[in-house]
Amino acid sequence: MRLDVVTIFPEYLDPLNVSLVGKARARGPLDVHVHDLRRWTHDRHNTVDDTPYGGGPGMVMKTCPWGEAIDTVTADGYEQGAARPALVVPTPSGRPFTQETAVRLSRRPWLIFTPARYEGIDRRVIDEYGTRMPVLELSIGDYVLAGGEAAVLVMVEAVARLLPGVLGNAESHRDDSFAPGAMADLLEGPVYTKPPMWRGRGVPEVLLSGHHGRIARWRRDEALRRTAEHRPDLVERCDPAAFDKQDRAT
Ligand code: 6GU
Repeated sequence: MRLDVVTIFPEYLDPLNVSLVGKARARGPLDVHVHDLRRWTHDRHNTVDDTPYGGGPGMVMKTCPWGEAIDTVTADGYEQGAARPALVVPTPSGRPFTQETAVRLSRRPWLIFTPARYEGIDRRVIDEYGTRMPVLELSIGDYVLAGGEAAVLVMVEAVARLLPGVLGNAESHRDDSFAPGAMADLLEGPVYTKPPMWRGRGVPEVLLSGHHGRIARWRRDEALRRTAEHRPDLVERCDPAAFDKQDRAT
């Protein structure tokens, strides 16, 4: 998968060299290109923003640098053999970025991220590229960040770990909170490892029993308990028939 990120703070994306995403880059499944938007400015001050038409507070990012940037980045990508780019525009006014979004993005060959500072990008940029490629305006949650760069880090990490060969153990995202299946829409319950006793605290007996059916049932019940406590909205959405089916199987 090819990723391009155009930003006025390229160094904000340095964490993409670390940990899982860094390894995915080094090993090959991820090809990441970070670009400085100011490369596509032509005035002495490298201006990327201006005052909003209609007045109001804050600044709006200008059409021209973004247009040249996205044109150049797409041309370079095509030249290097990439195909079917999609534009991902991080914005608090976007559709929610969820695990389902991450799965859909992970199946795309090429994503171009355009994190904005200030009050966002002149609308005409999004409208223009919407005629040439899929454009996804995405928000990572109901709060406002100073810019989209941190949101890009979040989305890239969520997507990268779904790419084939990136996670050591392919099973490790099967039981993730929000992974599809019988535990769909449940949060993961507690986990334990050695030693069996720590500061007088033991490990739930069932986990030491070796009884896989009982362990699966216990984990499911703990997941339900945790979800009810932290995310009652998710309990509403889950399907009791899926649990009954799982219970009959164990
Ligand atoms: Cl994607 N960008 C900004 N600036 N703030 C956000 C966001 C994105 N998602 C939630 N808040």
